[in-house]
Amino acid sequence: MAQFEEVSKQSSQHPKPAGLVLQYGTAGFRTNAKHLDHIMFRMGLLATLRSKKTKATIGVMVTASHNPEEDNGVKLIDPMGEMVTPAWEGYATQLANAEQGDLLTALKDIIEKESINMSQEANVFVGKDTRSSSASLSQAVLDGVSALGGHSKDYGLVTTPQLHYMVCCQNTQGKYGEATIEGYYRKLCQAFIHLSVQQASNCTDDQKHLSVDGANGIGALKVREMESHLRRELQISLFNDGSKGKLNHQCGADFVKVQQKPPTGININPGERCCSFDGDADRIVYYYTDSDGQFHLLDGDKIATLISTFLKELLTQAGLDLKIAVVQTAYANGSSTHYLEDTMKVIVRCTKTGVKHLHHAAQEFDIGVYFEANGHGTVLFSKVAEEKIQQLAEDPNMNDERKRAARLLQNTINVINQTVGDAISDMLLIEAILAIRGMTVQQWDAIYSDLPNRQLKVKVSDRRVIDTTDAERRAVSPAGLQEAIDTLVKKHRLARSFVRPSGTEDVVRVYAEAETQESADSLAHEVSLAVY
Ligand code: 16G
Ligand code: ZN
Repeated sequence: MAQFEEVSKQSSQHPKPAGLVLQYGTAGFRTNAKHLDHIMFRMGLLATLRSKKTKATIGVMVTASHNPEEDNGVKLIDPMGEMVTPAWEGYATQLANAEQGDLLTALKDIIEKESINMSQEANVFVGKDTRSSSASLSQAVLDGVSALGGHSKDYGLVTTPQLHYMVCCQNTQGKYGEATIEGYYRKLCQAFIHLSVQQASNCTDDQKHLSVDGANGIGALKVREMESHLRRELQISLFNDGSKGKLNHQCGADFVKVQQKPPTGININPGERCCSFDGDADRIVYYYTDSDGQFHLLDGDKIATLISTFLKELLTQAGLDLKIAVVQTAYANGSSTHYLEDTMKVIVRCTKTGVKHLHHAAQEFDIGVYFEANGHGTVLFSKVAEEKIQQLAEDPNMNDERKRAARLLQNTINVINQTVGDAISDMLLIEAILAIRGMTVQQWDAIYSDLPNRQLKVKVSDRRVIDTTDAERRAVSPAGLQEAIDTLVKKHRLARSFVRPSGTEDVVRVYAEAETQESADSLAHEVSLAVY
């Protein structure tokens, strides 16, 4: 077939280095950018097949998120804006690793297994982050799409969540919003402004001010683009905007969370609210320093608590009986889980690490708030929940308090990007909640106190010998490891610890928390010795 001849011809422009093996992991393919050209071309091919199969638009995002500038990566986005389904992650790995001469066989194998109708049209949306390698790598994706006769739309520089949003808008015929960057800003910012006018009357200009660390990446560019839509309801000082510093270098959400200190390149005055995005703006963490210069981090757990408390109060005020849950991972600080379960009385679920697991679990509730401690998360509303909220907001016979709460819920839905965690959308939601409640960052921080904790990585000869269960909270192999961890944990007060093989690096991760920092540190150290 002519189609396959074109694939053959074009793939010779994007040859695979013989013997190179890469795997589609938790966050897609991710490695040094110089190894990725053939992967990108092949992901263009695969996205085209996925589009034919689903009869819908598929997204391909070129980014390596919080990794160093030299790296790059690629992720596929399914029709509703969610991560590509697991079976196709497997195909991605097969296609990526087929040697140059076997590419067509590997391609035809997928077509056959999935009974793909090759005469079906295909549409692929492509986006990229600000890495210097992203331009040529996203061109390789576009080449792959055109080699199989698919149509593509190149969104150029966008955040990862913006591309997820575009794909969802396109496949819902605009019901979720308009599939343009302008449309995205308009929807989110309008909802934010509607929420902000509800703010406590004592909200000062100081409270409308926020310092943002853009990690020298795409998020910074997009915050600049968005600013005019905010009509000074939020006044942003942008740092690490990419004009001087290097992407993710000593800045960004991952740096701040792991190092537990402010990024370089930001002016931070005591008590002032700051936040950091990661390199593709799908993660956010907040922080401030107090008058003693001590640093306070408000991570994904604090964000989930703030949002779920706000939503639960609105549900009560609106008199709506909707089931709300918070989804966390094993990394969630024990204090947050206790607070949510015991004080807030909300359902808490724990899943394996990786956004797709949390997203999936959150879909089981009327309202599912999911956040990883590292700041990646969003809120999902079921169709039923959205309908009930809308009915109430529009009910002419309803009393004012219930209606006001329903309208706040409606605008909250609109400010949220439900397709995936989104630093910009999360930031607007958090800012709106703080304004409405007239709450300072210190008051937010004081909702509960984090247990001191420590994370370590351990290099082992083969991390796959560690197998876990119970959402990665217990090790089932190697034999004896869990018993050893249990014994060590018993030596510390309020302690908890687990180990898991990383899905993105060749290491085993160790997490420990305990009543004091010394105790958490020594427990993490002891457990890491038990892993050897
Ligand atoms: C990926 C995941 C992130 C997770 C991290 C864990 C997505 C989009 N990203 O970056 O959610 O926290 O992996 O990495 O799912 P690890 O397995 O190396 O600890
Ligand atoms: Zn990211």
